[in-house]
Amino acid sequence: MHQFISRALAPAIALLLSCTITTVWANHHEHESHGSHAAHAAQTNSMTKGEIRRIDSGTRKLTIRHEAIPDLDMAAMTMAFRVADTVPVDKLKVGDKIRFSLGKVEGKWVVVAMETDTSP
Ligand SMILES: [Cu+2]
Repeated sequence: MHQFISRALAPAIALLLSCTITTVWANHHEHESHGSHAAHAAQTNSMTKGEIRRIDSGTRKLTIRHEAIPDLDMAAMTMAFRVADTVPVDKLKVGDKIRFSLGKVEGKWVVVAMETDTSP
């Protein structure tokens, strides 16, 4: 009798197990794609056009009037950004037209790349 039950249950258990494995895999997969999505969100993909409105070289903060940033769901506005240590700010002047990209550093968006905008 015991034998019979286990034999009858075996396919059900096998199904249950494969089901669990599929679920674990699906969760893992979802988690992974979520992770890459978060990584994607940690850096803007395109350069944003902006104009320097204020330079605070002491705190390495720039106030930039920037165009909309679709990656960040951000409308065009004037706002202050911290600038990564790798980006030089000493040659900048108020009124300079720039293109920049942002990266998330310690939970805050900072300017991680910048170039002067030569397009008209
Ligand atoms: Cu903004």
